[in-house]
Amino acid sequence: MLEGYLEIKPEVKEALKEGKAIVGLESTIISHGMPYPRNVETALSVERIVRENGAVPATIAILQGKLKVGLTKEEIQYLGKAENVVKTSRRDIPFIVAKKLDGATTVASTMIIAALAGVKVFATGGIGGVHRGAQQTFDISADLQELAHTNVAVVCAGAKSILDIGLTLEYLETQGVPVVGFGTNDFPAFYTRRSGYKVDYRVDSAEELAAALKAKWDLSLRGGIVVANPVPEQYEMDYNTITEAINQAVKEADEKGIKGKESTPFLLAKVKEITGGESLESNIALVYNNAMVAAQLAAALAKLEE
Ligand code: PSU
Ligand code: MN
Repeated sequence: MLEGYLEIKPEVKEALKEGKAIVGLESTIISHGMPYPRNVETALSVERIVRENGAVPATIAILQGKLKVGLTKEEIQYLGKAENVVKTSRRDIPFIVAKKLDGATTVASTMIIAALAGVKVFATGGIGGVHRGAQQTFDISADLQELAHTNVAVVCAGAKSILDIGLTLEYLETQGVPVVGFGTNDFPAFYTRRSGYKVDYRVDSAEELAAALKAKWDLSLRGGIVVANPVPEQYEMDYNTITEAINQAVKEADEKGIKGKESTPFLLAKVKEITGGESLESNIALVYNNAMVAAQLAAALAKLEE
């Protein structure tokens, strides 16, 4: 049934067949999350870090309507430069496929495609969530529903405070999605190691995390898990600087009436503009750190399933 839709890179296919560790990687972060050429450099370095930590990288995107699991270097370069790549979440997938367009996948759609291929671990920067003011706007990322239903572990650096982090955690609790701190009791806020909120559980090793994941899925407790891995200390941003930048970005989005799928890319671009290069450096560092932890988790999970 998936034939004709799904295209798995030979290296990834081989790893799947042999039960080797694989890490899925999203592509909206390449097309809409970082400027060229740093986006391409980062995506390629992330793949290298995954390999160095014992797993096979599989960057996920939709190219000319095909769901791709694993991209070549040339395909990553193309995605990083092309201007007509559509930000693709769950509801966009059928149309990007039918129209044979290029789509960069969000956390939600990367999870969907990873699960179709049998990839269980995925690394990104930050997840989408409940936006500030969602009481009025209803702006809640489809990422959260996907985490509720799709069996993929998502390693991230928490959520940016462009979101209402408290409401995002409440939503995840209602949907039964575990939020786990990797070496921390604090839920990180992307650029900073703390958000003022705690995680449900703390784990201190990839093995401990793999055991919990295996138990979850063995028991048919469907859905994902948020692995919150804080930005390394030396790349953490100053709390006041980033808070002011985000407040200004949220205010501008509000004044301009930005909504729907434009909301998150607008806020990300604004924050970057206001903080200059500083936020980009911290963004890149935390993605590398997530790729490393995801690879270790995928390796530990593969070992448990031998
Ligand atoms: N948050 C970030 N960086 C990102 C995104 C979110 O800090 O790049 C991207 C991810 O692809 C995420 C998507 O899945 O934005 C969420 O968009 P929306 O809020 O429209 O669901
Ligand atoms: Mn939204």
